[in-house]
Amino acid sequence: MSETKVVRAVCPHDCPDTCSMVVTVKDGRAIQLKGDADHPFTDGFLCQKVNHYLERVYHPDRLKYPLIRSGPKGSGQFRRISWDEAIERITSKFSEIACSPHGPQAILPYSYAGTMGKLQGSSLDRRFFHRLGASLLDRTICATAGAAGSDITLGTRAVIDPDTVVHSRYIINWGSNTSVTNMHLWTIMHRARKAGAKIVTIDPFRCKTAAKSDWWIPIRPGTDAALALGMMHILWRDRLQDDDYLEKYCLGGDELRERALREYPPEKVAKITGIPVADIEKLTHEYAAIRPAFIRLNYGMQRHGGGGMAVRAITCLPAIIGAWRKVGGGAMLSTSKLYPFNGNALERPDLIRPGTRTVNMVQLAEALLGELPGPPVKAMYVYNSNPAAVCPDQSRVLKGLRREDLFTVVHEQFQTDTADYADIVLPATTQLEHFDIHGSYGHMYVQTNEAAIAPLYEAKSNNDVFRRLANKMGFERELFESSDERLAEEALQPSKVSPATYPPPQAFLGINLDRLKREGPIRLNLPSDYAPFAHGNFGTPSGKCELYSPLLASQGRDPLPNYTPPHEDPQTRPDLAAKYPLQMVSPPVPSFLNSTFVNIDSLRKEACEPTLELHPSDAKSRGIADGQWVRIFNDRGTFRARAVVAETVKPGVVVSQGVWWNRYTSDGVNCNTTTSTALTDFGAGATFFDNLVEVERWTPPVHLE
Ligand SMILES: Nc1nc2c(c(=O)[nH]1)N[C@H]1C(S)=C(S)[C@@H](COP(=O)(O)OP(=O)(O)OC[C@H]3O[C@@H](n4cnc5c(=O)[nH]c(N)nc54)[C@H](O)[C@@H]3O)O[C@H]1N2
Ligand SMILES: Nc1nc2c(c(=O)[nH]1)N[C@H]1C(S)=C(S)[C@@H](COP(=O)(O)OP(=O)(O)OC[C@H]3O[C@@H](n4cnc5c(=O)[nH]c(N)nc54)[C@H](O)[C@@H]3O)O[C@H]1N2
Ligand SMILES: [Mo]
Repeated sequence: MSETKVVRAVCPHDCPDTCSMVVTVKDGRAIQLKGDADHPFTDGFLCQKVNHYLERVYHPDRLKYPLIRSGPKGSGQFRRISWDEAIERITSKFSEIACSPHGPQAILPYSYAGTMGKLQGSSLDRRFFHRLGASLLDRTICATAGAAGSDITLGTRAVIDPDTVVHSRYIINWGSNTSVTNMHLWTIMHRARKAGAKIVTIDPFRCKTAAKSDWWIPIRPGTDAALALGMMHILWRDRLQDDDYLEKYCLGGDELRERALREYPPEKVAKITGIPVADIEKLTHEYAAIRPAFIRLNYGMQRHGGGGMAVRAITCLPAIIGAWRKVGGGAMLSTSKLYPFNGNALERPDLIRPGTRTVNMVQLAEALLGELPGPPVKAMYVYNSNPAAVCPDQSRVLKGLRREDLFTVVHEQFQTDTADYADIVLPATTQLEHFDIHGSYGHMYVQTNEAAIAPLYEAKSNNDVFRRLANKMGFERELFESSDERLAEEALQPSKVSPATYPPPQAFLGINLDRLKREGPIRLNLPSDYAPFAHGNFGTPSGKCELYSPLLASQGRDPLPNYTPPHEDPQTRPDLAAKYPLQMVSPPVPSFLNSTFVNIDSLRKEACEPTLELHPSDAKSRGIADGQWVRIFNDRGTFRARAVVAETVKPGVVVSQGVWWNRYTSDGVNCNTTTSTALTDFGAGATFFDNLVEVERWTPPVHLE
């Protein structure tokens, strides 16, 4: 008798949309996967990548068994071993290092957001490494600058209910390629447009969203804080501010007004940002006049030296004009802080040994090459991440990964660029093969992901591997024996430590695992038409929108928003720009999700090959024609791409889309050979788009022409 069932799942990928999916399973095999029409926000449609998810699950290249290296590091030569042997080798190596003079901090866990699931993303892994005494990892590769900048001003991430964007009438995509990276919000923006909204996109690159907007405002990379301060100047100069909102709900309006009026006149801001004065004036007047006004900020714009300040400055704007008052007005960086998941129960930070050092994941090159304080990294355990492709300063990351004395474990679904450098490779389950619970950073629904099928081959989930490792290490059973469902229940229990305004503690009221399994996606227990800051209610120490931050003042830092130039800014680093005059931005390509999906043939074909978009004037002065191969380089490294000569960028800016797998490029490296490990001003985040390069023609070997 053949048996067919339908299972509810959740897209696990690092994307604000966190789509609800339904999977049809026949005789234990998933035969269909589609969007779940019952999800109010994700609305039954999936992106082109996740529409191909079954191709990923049943891909012939799935890692099937544990492997041990049988050739030189990086050669990709492995032989099969049993799980027992793999666990034995890993735990005996970890024990040996822990007992050596270096101690357990010489072991480095390395993970990011391969899955956003609370359980397979950040639960038993943290418990295991905390219990082991391993180095801590500061997970800064994506969002920490913006998070820190927003926290200073608002005491949480800028947020409104994204469903209410349908009411917005002035929409600014500020460094957000919304139609690609947050497509369900884009459909809502589109509905707002049909009802009369104007859509503006501020972006150095004429990305898909900019191309589809009513107005594209090209800005010089890394100068958004200056634009925001210039807008404040005009708002106060022309008396467009909301004095009542400033008075009741903000701290430091007078001080900020002073600074904006004195230090950021439009002429100066035009020089910094490359935006004509008339456009800055027009943007500001429209922003102040048309209500509700909404700013979608995303993480692309904070990958610069001044990324924290940029987000801090932009998140002041809605308060100055009182945009938060109206449903559909305000700004949104992320909804993640609306979910009161009990991270402490899952991760058990109480197990961390006092004084344990923290390694910033952006500085993996430095960590592996022994340039950070503390013990050398002798072992690294990689899961949910592909650092050989996604990390900055790739040549040095790869040099570190090639170290003969480094013991590297990679738990993966596929033989990625990172897995090539492993000593032990472990096969991981996909989202259809394990249980999880999800929040979202782009909507307000909690969801559970049921395992639709049994693990394929010998794949194991992250948590199952940590259970086995912990057992073999002899760690306390009660720390690791909880089932994933039990962990999900713990995640939904409010933290004992009294939570502040954000996350709102009542958001999980009435939501439990039984209901989630029965009913599917459940909206957070927050009012419909949620407008969190309509009456102040900020998460800052003062409870106000801190235009002036007493905390920063007490730390001896600038208490007001200011413009921090990029590290590699032609205006402030003419010395560097003399050699490397072009600012390179390397944002995602629609067909991939960071480096995930690059190995799916249909999606890779769609993305074609690495490209470099440059302005006709920059191409001409270098003798480069559209479609020719070019070499992009700076002191850190070189990669190759095909030139796209177009007015999608302004002179002085180049764009290379997509984090390719190194093995699928012409020269075995990607754009991250040129990016730097310098950190942002706040949040110690990555500065991928703060990157000066030079470009020249390259004559490729015959087979590439
Ligand atoms: N298809 C797809 N979707 C994704 C991803 C993916 O890889 N592929 N990645 C996911 C992840 S991990 C994240 S963090 C989000 C990111 O989501 P977004 O932030 O929307 O993504 P990006 O394309 O990195 O950046 C958005 C835009 O910022 C622009 N930008 C760069 N520098 C500046 C600047 O200085 N100022 C301004 N104003 N704009 C600037 C870029 O040109 C880009 O068009 O997307 C998620 N969604
Ligand atoms: N130049 C440049 N570099 C960038 C960016 C950029 O825009 N430009 N974007 C940056 C950003 S925003 C981010 S967030 C980072 C992303 O960096 P990563 O989080 O490393 O992202 P991915 O490249 O998607 O790699 C995730 C890996 O996890 C694996 N995986 C998925 N599910 C599981 C699981 O359940 N278990 C295990 N063990 N593995 C699993 C996938 O197969 C995949 O190889 O990259 C950053 N790097
Ligand atoms: Mo990200």
